Formats: sequence, C-alpha cells, structure tokens
Amino acid sequence: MTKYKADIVPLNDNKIGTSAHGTATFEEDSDQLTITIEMFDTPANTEHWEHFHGFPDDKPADIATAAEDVNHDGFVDLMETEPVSGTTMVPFDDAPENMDIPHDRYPVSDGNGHFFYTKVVPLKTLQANFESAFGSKELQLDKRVIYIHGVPQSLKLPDTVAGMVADFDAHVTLPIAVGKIERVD
Ligand SMILES: [Cu+2]
Repeated sequence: MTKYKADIVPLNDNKIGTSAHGTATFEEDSDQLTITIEMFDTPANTEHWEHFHGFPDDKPADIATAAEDVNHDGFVDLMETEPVSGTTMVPFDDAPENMDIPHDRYPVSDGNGHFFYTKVVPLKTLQANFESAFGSKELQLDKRVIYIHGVPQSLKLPDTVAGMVADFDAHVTLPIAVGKIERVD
C-alpha cells in the first residue's frame, strides 16, 4: 500500500470571501485507490468540482498562487493555473475511474461550507482510461495537485475570469483551494 496526502490551502479567498481548506488522502494498493477528501469553509450550499491536475509528461505540477493572476483581474482562474499545475486529469466525483469531467455529480457543501468525500476506485479501470487519455497508466500522484472549484452563481465575476468547460461557466470552474499531493512514508 502506498499512501499520499495533500494539505489543501485557499486560493482566491480574498475575492470569494471565505478561506476554503482541508485535506486529502490517497491509499493505493494493487487494485484499489481509496480517496478521502474533507473540506471546510468552502462557499456554502455549492457544488464543488474537484480533480487532480498535472502534466502528461514527467513534469511535476505545483500549486497556483496569486502570482498566477497574469491578467491582474484579482482572480486566478482555471486557465491561469495551467502553466504551473497542468491540465485536469481525474475527477473526484461519483465514478473517478470513468474520467468524465463536466457534469453535476460532484460533492455539494452544507450550510457551513463543509463536505466530506470518500470513494474506493477500481485502479485497473482508472489506469486504462488514464493511459488512453495521457499515454501512460502511471497516475504518479506525487507529481499532481488537487484542485477544489466552485463559487455560487450569485458571486459577481468580471468578464476577464475565464473557465467555461462544456455547459459549465467560470463560477463552477473557479479554483477555491489547491494542494500538492505528496507521498507519505
Ligand atoms: Cu479541477
């Protein structure tokens, strides 16, 4: 069994009015990946997309910070995270192994901005789909970062905030927290 964890720290907290934070753990054995994510102080009563992001080559991903706000609109949007964090890879939704990203089957926070997510994923299925998408079946979790997304539609976003994915707009994809996944020995 190989264990990984991530300390998840706020992003865009000065704009969204709450500092989302939490932890994620990943336990990988030969045929299962067990994922646990607990978040606090996210925007309340809101669906939160969550994924690991990374680079398809061997480059390690790093977390985005305010420095990634290259258009200086005060928000680090999804596109601005890509130079340091790479692309969206695997969702933490109702079926991570399917690697289906744009949909509404992600966790929803309660009235206090809390949610708890856990899922046992069939590793072989996930690895096969990961290889189809990115050319390698190795998840390389210690080279990935976890992103939590999502603010209410009522939050006013300037037009400069990008992040439309399929039918979902920048409110859904705006990053609210991020953590580097590290191996635990
Ligand atoms: Cu994501």
